[in-house]
Amino acid sequence: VRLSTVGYLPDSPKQATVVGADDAESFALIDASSQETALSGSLGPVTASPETDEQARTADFSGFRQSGSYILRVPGLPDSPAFTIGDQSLNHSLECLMAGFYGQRCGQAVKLTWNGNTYSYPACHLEDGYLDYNDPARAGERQDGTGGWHDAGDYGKYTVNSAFTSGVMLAAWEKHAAALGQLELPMIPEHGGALPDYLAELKYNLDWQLKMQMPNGEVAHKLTTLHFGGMVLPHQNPAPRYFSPNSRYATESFAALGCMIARVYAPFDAAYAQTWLDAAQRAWVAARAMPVEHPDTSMFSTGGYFADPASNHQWGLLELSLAFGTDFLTADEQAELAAILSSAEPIFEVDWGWGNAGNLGLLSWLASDTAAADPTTRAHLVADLQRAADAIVVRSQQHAYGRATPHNFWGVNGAIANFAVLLDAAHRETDAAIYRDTAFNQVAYLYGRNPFARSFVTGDGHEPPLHPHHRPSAGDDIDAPWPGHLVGGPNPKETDWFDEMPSYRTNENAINWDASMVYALAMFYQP
Ligand code: 9MR
Ligand code: ZN
Repeated sequence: VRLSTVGYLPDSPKQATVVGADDAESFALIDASSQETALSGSLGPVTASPETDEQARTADFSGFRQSGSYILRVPGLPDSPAFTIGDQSLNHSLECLMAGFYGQRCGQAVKLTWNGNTYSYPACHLEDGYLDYNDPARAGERQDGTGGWHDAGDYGKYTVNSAFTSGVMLAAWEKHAAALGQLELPMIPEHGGALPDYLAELKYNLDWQLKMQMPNGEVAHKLTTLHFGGMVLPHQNPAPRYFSPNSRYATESFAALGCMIARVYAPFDAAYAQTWLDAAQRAWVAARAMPVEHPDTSMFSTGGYFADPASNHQWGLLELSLAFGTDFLTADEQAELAAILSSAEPIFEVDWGWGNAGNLGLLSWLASDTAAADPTTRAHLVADLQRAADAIVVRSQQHAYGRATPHNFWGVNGAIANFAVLLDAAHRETDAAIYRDTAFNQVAYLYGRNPFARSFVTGDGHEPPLHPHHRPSAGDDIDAPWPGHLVGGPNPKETDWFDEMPSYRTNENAINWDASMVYALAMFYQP
C-alpha cells in the first residue's frame, strides 16, 4: 500500500497505489488512535503498470476530509504507515527542505539539529578561488568567491545550476510570498533579522553568486576543484579550487537571475536590488560579445553543466526586457523576443530544468505589467501554458503512481517535483483544481506513493534514504544523513533506485532538485 507518508491536506487528492492484492475488493481507512474504521471504499480496477512490471490498483479516498492520523488497510497486505490529514500536513516537509539548504552552506560554520542529531562542520573553502584557469595572466591570484551553497553531494559551485535553483526559489516567493514570509527557520544565523527567513537563506547563495562575475562583466561557469574529492567533510579536502573559464551560458543565466533578485529584494533592500540590476546589465552587455560555444573546461573533471544555450538566452531576454524595457535590447534581440512571444509552436517546455530554464522568463513575463498591457499576447501565452500543463496532467493520470513522466534519467525526482512550477501557474491562470491536484500528486509520489513505498527525502517521511551520495553525510560519524535532500531517483529503469552511497546516478542530492521540491511544497504550505 503505497501512499504519501508525510500526509495529505483536507482538500488535496488522496490516492494510494495498491500492488499484490488482486483478490481484494475494498480498502479501509483506520483512525490510528481509536483503531476504528473511518471510511470503507472500493479499490479501482486492476491495471497494468508497464514501467514497473506490476499490476496495480488505486485506493481513492479524496472525498474524505476529516483531519487526523490514519492507516490505510487492504485485506491481505501489510498496513500502510500512519499518515496525517490536515491543513498543515506538509509544513514540516518544507521546513526540512530549507534546513537542507542551510546544510549546504559553504564558507561558514554550519550547525544543524534534526531528529535528535546535531550535524556540523567548520567554515569551509575560505580560499575560494584561484584564477589560474579563468585568467592565466592572474595565475596564483585569488578573487573572493566564498559563500553560497555547495551544489550537491560534491562541494562544487556551479553558476548555471545555481541560477536555476535560485530562480525557482524566487519564483516560489513571487507566487507564495504571503505564506513563505511566515516560514520560521530557527537554525539559520539570520533568523529574526530584517529579511524573512526564506529570503535570508536564499540570499546566502545570491551573495556568492554575485562574486562569480569577473571585472569585465563576464561570469565564470563554475568554481570547483579540478577533480571530485573523496567522501569527507568540506574542510577536509585541501585541494585548491579554481574559477573556471567564463561561459556565455553562465553569464546570461546570471543576468536573468539578477533581474529576478532585484524584483524580489527591492522592497527590503533597495541598494541590494540596484547592485544586482547593475551586475545584470553589465553581464548581458558582456555576453553579447561572447561565443555561444562552451569554453574549454577540460582541465576540470567536475560537473559540466553544459546546457541548451537558446533556452537560457530566452530567460535572459524576457527578464532584461522587463527590468530595463525593450529599448535596452538590440534590434536583433527585440526581434527574437517578439518571435518567442508570438510563436505558433509550443512555447513553454514541459520537461525543463537547469539545462533549459526559459520557462522561468515566460512565467515572469506573464506576471508583469508589460503582459497586463498586452492582453492579446498574454492570452496566447496562457493558452500555451495550458497546453503544457494539460500534457503534464495526462501523463500523471496515465501513470500507476501518478507521476508525470514515464521516463527515468539522472535526477528524475527533481524533474517530477519541477512539474509543480508550470502546474501552479496554470492553476493560477485558470483556477482549475486539476492542476493543483496534479502538483500534489507529484509530491505524494516523492514521499512514498512509489514502487519503493519510501520517502525520497532524507530526514522526512517513511523509511527515507539512509545512504545518499552526499559528502557531509558520508564523511561525518552520524548514521542518519543530513536532512532535507531529495535524492535523484530511479535510473535507468523505474525500479532502479539504490539507497547506497556510491550510487551517484540514483542517490545523490542536488540544490536544483531541492529547489523544485521547495516550490512544490510552497504550494501546500499553510502557516
Ligand atoms: O543533474 C545533473 C544531470 O542532469 C547530469 O546528467 C549529470 C551528468 O552530467 O550531472 C548532474 O549534476 C551533477 C553535477 O554535474 C555535479 N554535482 C552533482 C550533480 C548532481 O548529480
Ligand atoms: Zn565549502
